[in-house]
Amino acid sequence: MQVGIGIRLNEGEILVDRMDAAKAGDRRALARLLSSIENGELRFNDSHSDASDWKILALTGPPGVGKSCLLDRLLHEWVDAGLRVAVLAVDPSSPRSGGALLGDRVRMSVVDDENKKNSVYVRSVATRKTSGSVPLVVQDMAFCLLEVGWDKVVIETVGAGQSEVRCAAVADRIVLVEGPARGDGVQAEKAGLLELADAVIVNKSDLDGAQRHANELRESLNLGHEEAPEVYLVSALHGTGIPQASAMLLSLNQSIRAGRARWRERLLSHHERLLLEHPQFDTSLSNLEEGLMSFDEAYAQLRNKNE
Ligand SMILES: Nc1nc2c(ncn2[C@@H]2O[C@H](COP(=O)(O)OP(=O)(O)OP(=O)(O)O)[C@@H](O)[C@H]2O)c(=O)[nH]1
Ligand SMILES: [Mg+2]
Repeated sequence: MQVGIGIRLNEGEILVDRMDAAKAGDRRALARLLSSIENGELRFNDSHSDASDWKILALTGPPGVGKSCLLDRLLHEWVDAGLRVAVLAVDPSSPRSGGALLGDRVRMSVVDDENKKNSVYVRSVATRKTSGSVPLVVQDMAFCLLEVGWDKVVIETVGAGQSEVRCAAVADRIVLVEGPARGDGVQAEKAGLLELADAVIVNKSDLDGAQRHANELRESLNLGHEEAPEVYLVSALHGTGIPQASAMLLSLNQSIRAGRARWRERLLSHHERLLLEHPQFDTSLSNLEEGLMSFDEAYAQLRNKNE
């Protein structure tokens, strides 16, 4: 286990105890571990390889396309298949979520199912609470969940802003969820999401325009010369296409064409973390504000690890 770094847990409490408790199924201990990561008190490093069997999957796409409904359906399938799955729902700091309690946004039937609820864990990540780099906080939380014994982690994130796109890029596989055509073309292209996706699922196939949007997406994807990801049609509402989508996702390979874009986002996330966590970050900001330093000087200082 590669934990460590800046642990400031309460007196008398030992990280190892919490890890052991979380491994034994103590959800309170797990919640506290995840909060410590969210607060920047604890960090996890990777201990898995994303080469073959994925551990972390991102479901991303515009607000309201049915990501949570779809995920609920998938969780029922995956738990039936014997998997224990944790969900990290990244709270988009967009006006849409407003002040609403996130718990309401991620209400899922699978957590109310007596036979399945022990195999599912749902946690929201309040991005406004994190002082550090949000994507890396999400990544560390995912590593923590894997470390304490969850088989798979699914990150649900609205693919709206850059930070949310980067949250998806920490995953081993990225699935873009879309809805029926809205008459404004393929927006995912602009957000850079299409470039990152290993598969695309068009939800709400029960509504007009879903098939049309699936065709539009296929067209956009095929414009690139490299091998294009598959586009699937489902209805999370009626359950249409869900067993197929579930099986497809479990055996999903990393698309070669998405690799470069994903590494790009990961590198940028790490760069952001280095700057944000530099001991001189706040001082540099103040110096810039007061005109005591030039931008180049401030940036040079922050890039230097030891200053
Ligand atoms: N007609 C239809 N409606 C659906 C389907 N799937 C989800 N919905 C509805 O779409 C709305 C949004 O669903 P969510 O699952 O909350 O969507 P989301 O993408 O998770 O939304 P955010 O997390 O807020 O971005 C809800 O009212 C769902 O009932 C579907 O297959 N068909
Ligand atoms: Mg949702």
